[in-house]
Amino acid sequence: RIPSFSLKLVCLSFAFLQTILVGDSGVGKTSLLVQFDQGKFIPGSFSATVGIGFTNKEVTVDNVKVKLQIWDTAGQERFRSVTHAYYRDAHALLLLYDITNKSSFDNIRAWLTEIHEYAQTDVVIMLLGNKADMSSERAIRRDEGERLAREYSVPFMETSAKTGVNVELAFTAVAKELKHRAARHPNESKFQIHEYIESQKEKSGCCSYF
Ligand SMILES: Nc1nc2c(ncn2[C@@H]2O[C@H](COP(=O)(O)OP(=O)(O)OP(=O)(O)O)[C@@H](O)[C@H]2O)c(=O)[nH]1
Ligand SMILES: [Mg+2]
Repeated sequence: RIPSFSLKLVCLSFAFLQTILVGDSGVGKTSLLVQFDQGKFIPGSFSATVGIGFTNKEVTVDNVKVKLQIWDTAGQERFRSVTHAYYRDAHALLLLYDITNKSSFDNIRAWLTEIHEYAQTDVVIMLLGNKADMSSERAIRRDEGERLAREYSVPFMETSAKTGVNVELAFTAVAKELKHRAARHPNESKFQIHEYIESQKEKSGCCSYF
């Protein structure tokens, strides 16, 4: 008899895990996805995403290939109803704010309320404070992000779509969490996403990004 957890693993290697990027317009969702997918940052004028689009990306976690289908949503209010329809199918949700933009941080609570309304209750949520490279224009301290994340019991890290800091980690941590959930044997200990992130996070020694 095939143990059910290995069946789930087989399914995992065929199915896409739906991950969705949300947050105010301009926080860097598209840039984060481009950095993760292509390893580059395209500076210049900001062009807001219209509607919604996706990128497929395969990541290897613990020797298992996990396919992520990453949905990049438009942060602008007028597209909100389009985005809501996609929450329901999401396995994971990356919620971004911009560390140089206070209102994008203040809106996180409203985003979380929406997420709890439209997404599945077991969706994996991660809070990301993006644009960590812009330390001279920082409006939100790192510990404010940490405190908010703790309040909602979600993992948190600061990222930079420009320098790439923690970008890969954000996606692989999510993939790892989803993979562990699917593959977990009843007696196996739970994967600790918080601990994993803490051990892997890049904390810059030189430039006090964090
Ligand atoms: N310095 C810096 N700039 C960034 C970073 N991420 C994004 N930007 C810039 O911020 C602006 C907005 O980035 P986008 O990725 O288009 O933002 P978005 O969240 O996709 O916005 P919407 O599509 O409207 O929801 C662009 O000019 C980017 O170049 C970052 O990590 N560092
Ligand atoms: Mg965008």
